[in-house]
Amino acid sequence: MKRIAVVPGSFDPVTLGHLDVIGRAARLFDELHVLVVHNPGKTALLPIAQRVSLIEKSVAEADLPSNIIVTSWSVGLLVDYCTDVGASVLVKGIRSQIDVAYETPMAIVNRDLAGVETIFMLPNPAHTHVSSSLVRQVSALGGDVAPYVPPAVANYLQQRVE
Ligand code: COD
Repeated sequence: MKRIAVVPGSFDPVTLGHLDVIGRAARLFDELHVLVVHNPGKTALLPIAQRVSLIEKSVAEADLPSNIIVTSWSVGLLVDYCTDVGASVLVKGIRSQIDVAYETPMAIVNRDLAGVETIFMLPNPAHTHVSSSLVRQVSALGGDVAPYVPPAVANYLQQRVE
């Protein structure tokens, strides 16, 4: 049986921290779905389709494993997507105790709802200060986001502000 996992996120936009977790997770499973989900608690910058496209470009640029599928989900629970594609694991990147506190209740509820387990993955410490919201802020104020995002994202944001 194929071991399928899902890395969900807003990815608005995808950062080097996200990409690090995606690459590590892809090596642990037969198939890894990177799932762009709208987070109603956040004000979005990029349309969902643009986020998907930037992740696809970034995965290709970084030469990550070919078992990565990038897609989006807008209907219902996250675990409904997992059930639909036969995924039994969610992978979440953990930067700090704040992420643990935010993710733990969701992990328990997702296990209760559908038996989907959550794996907390520690990223490369070089990226633990990076977040999409920081990138959005630096970009909006005209700063250089290249240290925090894959080249495809840096180029896209650069063109967007020009
Ligand atoms: N390094 C490592 N990991 C990182 C980094 C970094 N620099 N930055 C972010 N991450 C991790 C985050 O901790 C998170 O695990 C993931 O990457 C995605 O981060 P974001 O910011 O892109 O996405 P979020 O936090 O807005 O997540 C959106 C979700 C929709 C995935 C989330 O809200 C969720 O799981 N919702 C569940 C919806 C649902 O079904 N609810 C009912 C049952 S709980």
